[in-house]
Amino acid sequence: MARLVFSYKGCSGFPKTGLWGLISSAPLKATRGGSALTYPTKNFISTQRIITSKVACRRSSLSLLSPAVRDKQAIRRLICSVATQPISTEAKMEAPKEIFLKDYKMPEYYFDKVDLNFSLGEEKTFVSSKIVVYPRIEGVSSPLVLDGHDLKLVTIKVNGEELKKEDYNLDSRHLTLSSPPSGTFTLEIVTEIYPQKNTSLEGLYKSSGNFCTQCEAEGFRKITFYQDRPDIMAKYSVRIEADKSLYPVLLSNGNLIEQGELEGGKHYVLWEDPFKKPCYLFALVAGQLESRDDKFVTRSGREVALRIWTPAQDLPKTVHAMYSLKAAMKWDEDVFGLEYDLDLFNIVAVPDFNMGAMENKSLNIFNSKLVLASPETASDADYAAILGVIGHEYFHNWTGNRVTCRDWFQLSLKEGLTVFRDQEFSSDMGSRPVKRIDDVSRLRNYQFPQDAGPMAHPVRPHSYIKMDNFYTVTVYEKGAEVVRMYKTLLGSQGFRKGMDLYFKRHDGQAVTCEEFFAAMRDANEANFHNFLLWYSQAGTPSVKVTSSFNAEAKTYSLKFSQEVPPTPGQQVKEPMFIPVAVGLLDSNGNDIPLTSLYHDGMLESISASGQPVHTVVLQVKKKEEEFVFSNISERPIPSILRGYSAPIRLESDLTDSDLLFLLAHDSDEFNRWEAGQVLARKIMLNLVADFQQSKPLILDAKFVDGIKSMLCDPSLDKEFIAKAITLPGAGEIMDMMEVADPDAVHAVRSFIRKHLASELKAEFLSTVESNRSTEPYVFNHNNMSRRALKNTALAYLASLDDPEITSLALHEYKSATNMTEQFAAMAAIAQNPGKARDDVLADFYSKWENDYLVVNKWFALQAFSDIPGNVENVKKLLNHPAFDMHNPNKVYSLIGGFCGSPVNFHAKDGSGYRFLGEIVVQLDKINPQVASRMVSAFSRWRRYDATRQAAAKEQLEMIMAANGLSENVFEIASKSLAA
Ligand code: B3K
Ligand code: ZN
Repeated sequence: MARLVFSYKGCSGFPKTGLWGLISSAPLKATRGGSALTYPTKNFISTQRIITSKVACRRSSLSLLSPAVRDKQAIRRLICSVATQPISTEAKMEAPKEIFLKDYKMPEYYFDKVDLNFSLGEEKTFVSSKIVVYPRIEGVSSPLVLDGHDLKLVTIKVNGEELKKEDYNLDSRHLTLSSPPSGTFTLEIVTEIYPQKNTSLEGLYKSSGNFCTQCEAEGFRKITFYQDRPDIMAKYSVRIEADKSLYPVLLSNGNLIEQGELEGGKHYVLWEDPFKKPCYLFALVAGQLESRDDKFVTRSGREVALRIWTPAQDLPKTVHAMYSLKAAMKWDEDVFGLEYDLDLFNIVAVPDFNMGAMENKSLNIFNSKLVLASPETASDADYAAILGVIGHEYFHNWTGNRVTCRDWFQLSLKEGLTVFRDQEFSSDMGSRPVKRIDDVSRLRNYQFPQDAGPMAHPVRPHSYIKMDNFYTVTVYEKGAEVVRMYKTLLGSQGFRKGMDLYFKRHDGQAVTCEEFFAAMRDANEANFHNFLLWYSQAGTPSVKVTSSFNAEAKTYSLKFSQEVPPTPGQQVKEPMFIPVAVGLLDSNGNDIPLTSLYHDGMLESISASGQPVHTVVLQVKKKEEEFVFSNISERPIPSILRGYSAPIRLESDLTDSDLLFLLAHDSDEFNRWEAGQVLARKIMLNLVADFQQSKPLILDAKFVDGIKSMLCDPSLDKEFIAKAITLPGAGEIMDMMEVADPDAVHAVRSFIRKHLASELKAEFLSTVESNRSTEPYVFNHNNMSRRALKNTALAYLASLDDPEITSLALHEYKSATNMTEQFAAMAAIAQNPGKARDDVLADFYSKWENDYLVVNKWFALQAFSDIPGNVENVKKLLNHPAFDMHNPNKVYSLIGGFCGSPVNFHAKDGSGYRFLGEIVVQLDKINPQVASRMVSAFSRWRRYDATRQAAAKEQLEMIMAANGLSENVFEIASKSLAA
């Protein structure tokens, strides 16, 4: 469940969590030791070095960029763009610099107490800071380097004395005091900033007339000069003054200490946060907001005031968010013994936000999409996302805020762990198998491709140019799988012991992934051998397993071999520590009790407590390894990697009939679903080959029967059925091909869907009929399951493009009482071009034009369409009055949605790539973080055929040559080209 939440169903080119990237390939290695990549833009050329910069640019562009970029034309464009640029005297910027984990150094100075004072104005805002600074080693004076970006320095004082120009050095990114006092001193700085002009939505900015902040990862430096790094933890007080009528609500972290009136219609507040925190957790909100108020009494009896702030008209839509918050608070107490630590918890929803939400201490700021919901306007998926993300941000209070990261390379320490916690929370609140299926599908559809592409990086990256590019599916989702493996290996109690020790040792500290590992190991006296490789080796391990049964000896052997593929900068890999949960089924489909296991020359008893054991976790640690089960009297069907116990690609010698057997009988519901998916992937890949050879497409009747029996099995959970009858996504299939062929995969997927729809029409129709309900909307598993199954059946039926089905879908659309069913019916109709589609889209817009979140769904549905030539429609929608390139949600819906269409984004005529290329260049000038997420849709361009490769490469080169390119886009585009 994403904190950076924008998923497009089945999307292949656009990642859910946006950006990723790391390479340490030759060109970028040249940046080690402080030398920087030269950047083809005026913004990165200092005034003093105009002439040398031009020369340097020419030289290092040629030497540092990859062969891909060393294409003559591109280089010519690149040089010209520099040479013809007017050089602004303001533009004293440094070139992009790669930062390495191995270069981490402890800070020379720490900050003890930080008092901030904001005077919010319509033109400009003044920020005054007073910081108590002390050296790491008393008596030793070293330069104090403060980060600062887009700031105007007004005054700077040390111990009350104003500094003269010669006492400090100011460049476009830093303010350096060369010899500050060698003992504790106070530093006072006043800066001037312009939040109204800040379209990057990082630092302090305005959203719909209100002020708000986003500081993670490195946005605080856009507010004031500071050591903007997470290992600087200090106690903050924040005074805010502003016009009272425009900004009646003034919020910051911690407790409200004081408030009052000022002259000239102004007012002020004073907030104090008793907990030390890194500056990325600082937050400020000012505006016209109202709150839904509630309270939570912690298990130790502390009464916590809960407030969710939105513009007045949105307040009715915060009921579910408040329910989610209270559920999360209770769950963290019950499952982890973790209580909230202040008397107030605020959540603010803002419409303009780059990601999903932000866990600022006691003042979480959320993208409105992840707070506002009503049955009429939000789908079941929205409700589930709100539950998960409200939980996620709340859980950060312990895993992230109380114990934070030493440096940004450790991001997964808080994000992987907190994603794991939110996954567990959502599982406990709904259906565990269904949640697991969702999470694994997300991993496969988005993280696997990343791990196999030019942006592959370890869960703990080794380097970055722009940290924001590393809030990735690898750090988040694969990071969560790494945490899950500890739990799989140690069991629930062992894992809890590890968590308790982690907090006991590190509360109030900024730590590394090793510290988490050590807490898990020490609390359990476990031998984790090479487990840490999960943090340092990129790439998805491939595991092959072969089985053999010895009837005489009554033994059953599983032989494993593993391989971690090379990734950029990491050609040779070590074997990983892979927990593989295994069960064995007898011929009736029952689990065989497992008694003993022969491994590494030892016979181990499995059932220690005398209880029968049906699943055992094998610890696969070597390149090749064998495990032999004894006392097995018939050839079993193995259920391997139950619950998806490790983030690997598994290849086994299971036959189709074994898979059908597991699909029918496995007691592990995840593996039951998985068996169907393995079968479907095999069938789809075979049909893709047939399609490419112009052979007729024929679907195996056994597969149709398998789907039919799932659909008609009343004993199964309905949401589980919906998942089990859904085909693997196009991205997943393309990921398994040598050369990805979007047209063939799309054709095959459409063929199978239509074939199933026509063969099982009666069953699908009765599924729709029997899953209607006139009851009011309820967000619970039963109702969501019913709706999920009904909507899946309707979508299958609509693929037939049959007028009778269109009327049925239209009836569902008109009679729907909630967004889940209304939208699904519209999406079903919209599969096929024609009047019915046009009419329903127009009707939907006229119904919802005043609800921007619903309008975004309307944009996404059209953008994502596989109707041929849809790029023209998307271009038109760019000019639609409801579209605004400044709002990230709208960009994610329309542009991101488009990138999710295999046929249109990857259109062979290059029209989709050209469209995205132009947009990225425009968008980068407004919001580099969002532009960077969009450009990553190009990152796997080498997976496609030569024609597509050439078209995508041309766009990447065009982007690289654009004037004023941000570091964010530069990093992704250059690494994509370099690999
Ligand atoms: N920690 C934030 C993400 C910040 C992203 C910075 N570009 C949300 C989360 O994961 O909880
Ligand atoms: Zn998070």
